[in-house]
Amino acid sequence: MTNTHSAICRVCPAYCQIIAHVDAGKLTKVTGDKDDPYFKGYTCPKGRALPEQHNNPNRLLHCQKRASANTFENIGSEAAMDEIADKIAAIIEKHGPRSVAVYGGTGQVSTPVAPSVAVSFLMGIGSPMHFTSSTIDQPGKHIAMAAHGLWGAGELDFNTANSWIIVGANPVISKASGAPGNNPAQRLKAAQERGTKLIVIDPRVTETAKRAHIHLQAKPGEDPTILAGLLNIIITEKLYDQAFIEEDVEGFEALTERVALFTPEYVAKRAEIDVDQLIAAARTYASAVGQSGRGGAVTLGTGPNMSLHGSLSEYLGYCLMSVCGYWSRAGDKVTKPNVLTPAYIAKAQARPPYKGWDYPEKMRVRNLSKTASGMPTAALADEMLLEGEGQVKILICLAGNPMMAWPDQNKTYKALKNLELLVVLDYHMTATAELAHYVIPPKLSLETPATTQLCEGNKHYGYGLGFDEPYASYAPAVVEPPKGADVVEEWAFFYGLGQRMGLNLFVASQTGWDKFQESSPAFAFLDMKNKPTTDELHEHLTANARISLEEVKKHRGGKIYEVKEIVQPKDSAFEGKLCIGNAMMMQELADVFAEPPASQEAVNDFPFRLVCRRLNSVINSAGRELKKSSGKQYNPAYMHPDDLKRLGLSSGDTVLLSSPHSAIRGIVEADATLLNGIISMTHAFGGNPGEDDDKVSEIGSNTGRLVSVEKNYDPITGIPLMSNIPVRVDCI
Ligand SMILES: Nc1nc2c(c(=O)[nH]1)N[C@H]1C(S)=C(S)[C@@H](COP(=O)(O)OP(=O)(O)OC[C@H]3O[C@@H](n4cnc5c(=O)[nH]c(N)nc54)[C@H](O)[C@@H]3O)O[C@H]1N2
Ligand SMILES: Nc1nc2c(c(=O)[nH]1)N[C@H]1C(S)=C(S)[C@@H](COP(=O)(O)OP(=O)(O)OC[C@H]3O[C@@H](n4cnc5c(=O)[nH]c(N)nc54)[C@H](O)[C@@H]3O)O[C@H]1N2
Ligand code: SF4
Ligand SMILES: [Mo]
Repeated sequence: MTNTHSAICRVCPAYCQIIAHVDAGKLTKVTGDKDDPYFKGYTCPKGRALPEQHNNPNRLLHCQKRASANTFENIGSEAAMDEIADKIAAIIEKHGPRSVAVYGGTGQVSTPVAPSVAVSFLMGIGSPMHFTSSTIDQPGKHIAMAAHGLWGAGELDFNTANSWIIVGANPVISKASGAPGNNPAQRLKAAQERGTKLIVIDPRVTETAKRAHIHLQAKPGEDPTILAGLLNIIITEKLYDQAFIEEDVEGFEALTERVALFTPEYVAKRAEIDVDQLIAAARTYASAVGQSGRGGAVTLGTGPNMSLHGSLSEYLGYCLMSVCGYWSRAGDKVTKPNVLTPAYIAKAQARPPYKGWDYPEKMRVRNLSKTASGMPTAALADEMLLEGEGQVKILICLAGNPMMAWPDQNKTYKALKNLELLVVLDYHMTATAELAHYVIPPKLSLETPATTQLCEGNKHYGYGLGFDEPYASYAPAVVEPPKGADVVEEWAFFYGLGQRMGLNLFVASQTGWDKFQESSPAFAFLDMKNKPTTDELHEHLTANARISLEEVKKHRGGKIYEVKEIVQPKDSAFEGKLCIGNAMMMQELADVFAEPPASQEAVNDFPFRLVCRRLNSVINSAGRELKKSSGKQYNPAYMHPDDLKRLGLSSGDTVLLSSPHSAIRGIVEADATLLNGIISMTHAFGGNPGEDDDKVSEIGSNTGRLVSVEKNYDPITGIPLMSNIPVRVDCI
């Protein structure tokens, strides 16, 4: 007999409410929850593939210990933790705590309790070496927020927006940036029908750009130029919100002077777009100035963040919103009130800029430091390779896949092989797991309880993210791990190490999502003798919630709560302002103006630009192992049909793609939605170095191999050029 249970899909940060069909203890099907008031039955292929992920014959059900260069053997989880704890203690004794690093990847969204316990473990041993995928994703978001400041009343509502700019993001596929993640295709269609004027800047006519009122199909890497151009037009034509600027913004003169360089003609020529479209985009965006609650956001995705100047692009996005006064005002409804995070008083006033970079914790290479985005992951491989005091000797990889995802795959390979201990927490043998000393398989998401707190908190990661209704849900575990499995929840692994190493671990009630918080996080120390349950950890994480977890648990499935919060006026005598003239950003903008447009490499040697993209059936490297859901098993190198013709190529041909740094094979495929000269290809495919050349049609190839971490990188966050990569195409 089939039982159905409401559950939360945690394959990606959208956190859709789903129905899990369970037959004799086995997950057999996932469907959308039509009764859910927020998701209304929406799912995507990745969510519907959860049964295949949970029941996959290749899923690891026992911890693996390396037995020889190419083989692993089963080891009991307690024995594995004994051995790992001993090894860590011995290495700390010899090399100090900085030799131990934890890297948390995208899979952490499936296991939201784990990061807090992992951080507490590192603090317990005294290591500052906590890295995440955030710094090889969109670190510019955190830098820009710090340089600009935040708005204490939060953002405007997608549902009432007059206009909305999406720069290098494709929410229809990614469900992660640019527009609300609950059925983004439908949300964008509805917005279009409502009259919201969507402006998209992307070198491809993406599924999102198809909904655009204006699509600026610009050359990649020109986002700072285009955004500065939009600002220049809005300022020159006096379309801005003068009253808001006078009251709440500083730096207008500095910005005005700097963006004046970016005349419409200059921008149009440089970005290869139509000048009239550029001007129309500026006028359209600013057309709601002065109409309370009707403006809209500028949201940026991985495209601009990976094409250098990501922080500057994000910053100019904030400048556009602030110049237009597109922030919630006193008397407006609060767009995204907290539910499973603590209540706060939304006030129509600035949270002035704060320190966002140059934190005390230094890397030993490239003069990089920790920033508001975290430790620079692009430099972690160097930290493993560079001998001397502080060298990283141990990496615990929590739900990440460095061999597929980190920039410069060849360097990552060398670095991981150089480690004294590599522990990978993953549910299958990934390219990174193949190099590990131990692989610790976890329970999978529907085998553990969950809340929607993580998705709610995503609004602090970037504008346009998280739920745009006061929505919350709790779901218990709906299935048990397969019979005979010896799997360890990720948090329980760190707890197990903590027990063995005599640490006092804790969870904090908010894990960095408390930017708008008045209250400080509550630290709950864990009972290190009697193991807590995952539910108890969720209780700690939601300790200060506006709507208690107890209350949320009373409702089966998700619910939109009656939280009617109104933005309060500015405190009298408050003088803090948002900053749109940050000196470092203004200097970088001048540098952009000074650099030749195709700056990175000689155009003749590398005439194409390889840009990032996402595929609907996988999330980075995860899901590739699932046959049913994956469509193609490789990552095509999409190119414009004219380019293929010019090179004498047809769809399906194998080519060599060379960057100034390295080369990979690729299988070309015609895609007329692309600009000429662009290759659009997703990352996190292929195998370890040497493994994919002959198997490119089976497993694809790894675009990260084309990236250098030492040339063309952001000097603050360390993120290298990972999109807009100069490449050459050779027939083979
Ligand atoms: N060239 C290039 N490089 C890129 C990008 C790009 O666009 N171009 N994108 C970058 C971005 S945005 C990111 S976020 C990073 C991603 O970097 P990573 O997060 O390191 O890479 P993923 O492939 O997402 O790895 C996630 C891993 O988590 C595992 N996993 C999934 N669910 C669970 C779970 O419940 N428990 C555990 N323990 N593991 C689980 C998956 O099997 C997978 O191996 O890559 C970056 N690298
Ligand atoms: N289905 C699916 N969903 C995912 C993921 C996945 O792998 N698959 N990954 C998840 C992760 S880790 C992340 S970070 C998010 C990312 O979410 P998004 O940021 O929305 O990622 P993409 O869909 O790759 O969209 C990036 C867009 O930028 C464009 N682009 C590339 N270079 C440039 C440039 O220089 N300038 C401009 N203006 N555009 C450029 C590309 O053509 C592409 O359309 O998605 C998440 N969701
Ligand atoms: S969008 Fe994300 S959360 Fe929703 S069903 Fe797909 S993978 Fe799951
Ligand atoms: Mo990402």
